[in-house]
Amino acid sequence: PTTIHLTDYKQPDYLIDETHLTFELFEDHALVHSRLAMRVNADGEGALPPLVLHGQELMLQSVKLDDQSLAADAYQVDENSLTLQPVAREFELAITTRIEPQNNTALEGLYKSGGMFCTQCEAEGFRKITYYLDRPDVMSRFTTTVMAKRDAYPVLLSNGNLITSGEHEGGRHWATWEDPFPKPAYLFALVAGDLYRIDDSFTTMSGREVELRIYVEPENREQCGHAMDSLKRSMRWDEDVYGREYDLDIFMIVAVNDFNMGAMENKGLNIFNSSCVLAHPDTATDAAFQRVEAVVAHEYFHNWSGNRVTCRDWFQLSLKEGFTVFRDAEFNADMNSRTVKRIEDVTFLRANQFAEDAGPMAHPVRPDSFIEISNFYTLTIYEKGAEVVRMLHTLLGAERFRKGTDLYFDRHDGQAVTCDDFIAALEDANGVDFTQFKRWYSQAGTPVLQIDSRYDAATSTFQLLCRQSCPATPGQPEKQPFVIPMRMALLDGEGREMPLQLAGEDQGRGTETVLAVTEAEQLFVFENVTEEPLPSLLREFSAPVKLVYPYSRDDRVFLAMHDPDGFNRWEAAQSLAVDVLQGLIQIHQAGRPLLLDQRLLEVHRAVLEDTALDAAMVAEILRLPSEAYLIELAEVADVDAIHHVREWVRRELATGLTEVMWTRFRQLGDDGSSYSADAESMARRSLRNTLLGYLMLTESSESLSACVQQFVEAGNMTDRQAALVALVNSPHEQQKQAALDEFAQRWSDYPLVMDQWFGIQASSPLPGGLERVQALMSHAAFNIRNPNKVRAVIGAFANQNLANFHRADGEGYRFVADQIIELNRLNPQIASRMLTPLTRWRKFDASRQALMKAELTRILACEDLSADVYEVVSKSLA
Ligand code: HT7
Ligand code: ZN
Repeated sequence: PTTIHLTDYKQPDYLIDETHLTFELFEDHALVHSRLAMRVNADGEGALPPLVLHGQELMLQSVKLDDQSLAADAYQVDENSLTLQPVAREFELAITTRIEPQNNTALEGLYKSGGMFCTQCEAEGFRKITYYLDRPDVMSRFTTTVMAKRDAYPVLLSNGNLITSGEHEGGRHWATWEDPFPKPAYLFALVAGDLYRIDDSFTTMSGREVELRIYVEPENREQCGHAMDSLKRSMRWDEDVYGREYDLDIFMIVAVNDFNMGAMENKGLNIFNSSCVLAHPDTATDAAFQRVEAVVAHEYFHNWSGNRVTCRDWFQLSLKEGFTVFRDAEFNADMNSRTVKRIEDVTFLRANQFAEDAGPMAHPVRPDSFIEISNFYTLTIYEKGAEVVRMLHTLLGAERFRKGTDLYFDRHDGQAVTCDDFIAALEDANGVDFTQFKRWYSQAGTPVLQIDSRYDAATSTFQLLCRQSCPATPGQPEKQPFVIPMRMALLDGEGREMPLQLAGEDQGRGTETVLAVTEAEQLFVFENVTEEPLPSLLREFSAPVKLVYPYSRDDRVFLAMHDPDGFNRWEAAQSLAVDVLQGLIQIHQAGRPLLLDQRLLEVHRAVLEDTALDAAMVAEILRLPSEAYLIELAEVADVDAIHHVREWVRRELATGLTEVMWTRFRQLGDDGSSYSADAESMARRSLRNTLLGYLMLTESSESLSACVQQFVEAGNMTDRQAALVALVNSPHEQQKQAALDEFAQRWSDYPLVMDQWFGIQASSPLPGGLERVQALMSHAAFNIRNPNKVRAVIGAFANQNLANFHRADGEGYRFVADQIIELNRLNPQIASRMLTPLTRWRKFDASRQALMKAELTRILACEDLSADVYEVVSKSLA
């Protein structure tokens, strides 16, 4: 496999002004006829370069240049390309290829999901449909005709607007779609199937009526209301916050069951994993409702950040993905609780993206090289990329950021651009210089921000000494200082924010400010500080860094109780829990008895008794740091000790707070048969179910009967599933089995509900996890060709069931490696994603390291390794 470098970028030799496609779809093959209006991408009269079109796994049927058939010796075909020599500066190229969508298990290009034809072209799937310049900087106007049997495929869709349709003889029909906006091939889409259509409409800010359509399998027609509502709210929000209006007359979403990721923003025809569209209270949890809202918004926002302004090359992927994740996060924060959303995102980032940044696949937000671009749809590109955009927003403020994005969209509408172009627009709109800031795009790794302080009562000054550093990452031994925006306040003995006056500045900074840390070592001196303050640092997690400040446990308790900033209250409680857990892990490793620091228990008690505090916040504070986060924080992670100690602390909290937990649990009440997906109701369910989980740890008959009752009587899937999780993780074998059987029987016709059933069991940390997962793989509802099932069983086992995956005998690793080898043959993208937990081998003890490396080596030795799997395995062993 070859490595592609950003520095090798060259403009395309040819452009495609118009793309006319005709698809003839059959059960055992498809014919794709393309007619491309092309021209050379250079002025003058020089010799014409050869035309090299991308193409993979295609059966070439014919090639015509300006209507003349080319003889086989007039072009060259290899595994990845078709090369020919144009003789005119402008010409029409017509190509017919034959493909087999029904045998496409990689789910890239044109494939079948159940009885439906659909496409996934990002990043490089279009080249599996026809020979083309499959690169994002080649933008073309597409007209697409789809032909298929009418009874099996009554719905024929593609991008843009429907122009004409008609009938053919023999029960076949056709439809022609035209997309007026030039687009790269990765945004092309086609769907043919027997689908039910849900209609709605939206009036844009300029008064245009847009038809909204969601297409699903007929049995799912009742499950689309939330997606449609989310879509309309997203459309309004993008108008209000970014001034961006939808541009076509129709916006379509199609739900498919077999999909490698969450969804795809194809122009005017978004294709979604059904798990990100369907939501009904009986079958979907609150988490699923939130995911639907987030993904619908994310894909919709791409219409501007991605489609109207797209990426020049795939190294710029975060230009659209980081920006769009930032936009969907802000949308969610505006629709729900801003603080809770931030807590959820920071929790996820620190447990997962920080681990990626510290591992063998670490790469900058704008990578320098890759072998397989599909491997770079990473947490760094998406989540860290969003943090980078958030920092720009923090540094500029909302108004100036909007001025910058207005200029970006206006300046680059219809273009394929770079991260530098995005920054330049923000700079030019505001007269600022982000040269140093741009290091966030080019340097990988998570910076450490070490802060020390000194209070001088005699001069009433408080000093903050900030030191930043960043660990080496593959290919980047040395790092230059970043620009780190650090939001902070100083708190007095009552927890009140104090006025901030920086030495050397005329104006005070109010009671909260953002310090720009730009040097490796930098001193900030606050004046007129009348008493020794406690700093509240990195509020809202204003930069994706590891903050180190010598807080005592008492300081953390104080901040957890008194910080006026909600995010930092949670952060203080979290870091107190981390400190307590880390201390206990050491004690456990030394073989000494465990004793819980009562300050943690008292913080939890106070939070539980504070009925004025948002219930979702209470739930977040009660949730202990995850095992994955504790592993990330450890130098050498002792998985068994981490699991044992964390479970022990959960039990201690449950025992010590049983009474107050029951009181709060009962106060919160259940939802009965009424369900609402509003933020307050979700918060109530979240806290109640967190408490149920704790109360089940007391192993009382009272908690068991409350749990069984909730499982049986729940009026929604959130409560039912929470009860099932608690039962599955309990020692009550009989009730557990009865609940699992009842659940499977009742929901056997609902694949997404069965995914939950699989996931709950695959992630249960009780002993015997591997055997349970092996049994699940033989269940009739399991199918290794369906990515959702793979994620629910193999993914849940390897990522969430750390105690079982990391079994000391290495059988957990062996099992996952076996599945990866099988998936490599069927679906390389999914195989590669399943590798992640094995690539983290450096985190563990010598014996586990050897076992994990042995499995990686076994995978590497397999014949016919895909580029996807090869890249991740070889880099992780390097
Ligand atoms: N932009 C979309 C990316 C995507 C994708 C990438 C590789 C393989 C399959 C894929 N499906 C969707 C999704 C998004 O970020 O909006
Ligand atoms: Zn995206």
